[in-house]
Amino acid sequence: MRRIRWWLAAALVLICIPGLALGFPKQWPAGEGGNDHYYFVYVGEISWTDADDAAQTLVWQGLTGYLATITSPEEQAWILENMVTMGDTWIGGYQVQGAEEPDGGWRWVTDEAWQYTNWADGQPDNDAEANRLVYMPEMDGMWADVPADLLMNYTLIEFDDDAVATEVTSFSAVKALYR
Ligand SMILES: [Ca+2]
Ligand SMILES: [Ca+2]
Repeated sequence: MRRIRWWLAAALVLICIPGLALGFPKQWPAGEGGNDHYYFVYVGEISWTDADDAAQTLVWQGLTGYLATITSPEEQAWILENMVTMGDTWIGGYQVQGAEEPDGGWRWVTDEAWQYTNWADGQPDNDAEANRLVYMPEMDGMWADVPADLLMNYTLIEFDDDAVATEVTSFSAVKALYR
């Protein structure tokens, strides 16, 4: 019954959202070297700030959403192989205001340690005060810093049980959240 409800909710999402939700959140199983977190691509023009706000209100399988954090080469590789995006994709990295440029003060929205990085050549360049993070699928997932108010067509959301939701809504509410 629960499964049927999710299918219905997902069908509504697919029909109603302005962009296209590419299927269901997919798990990176611990049995395959993963973290058991789920990942989901939202397709539709959105700024980093709006995407960040909305992601935190999403829940999947009881797990809380947030802009994805890519904290290892393994996580980056799994995402590239399993999450289809065709342009710059928002993830949950940001640079605190006033940090030393070009690469000081970067953090994850979850406060996970900022250790693994995957900057493309010449990045971060702080062009036009860029202080939010995208990965570029056409460049093997390498990263660039871009301004928070740019509109990207792809957002990667991660779900796990360590995050704290500021507000909890059902996953089917994604339509309203990402409008
Ligand atoms: Ca992560
Ligand atoms: Ca840049």
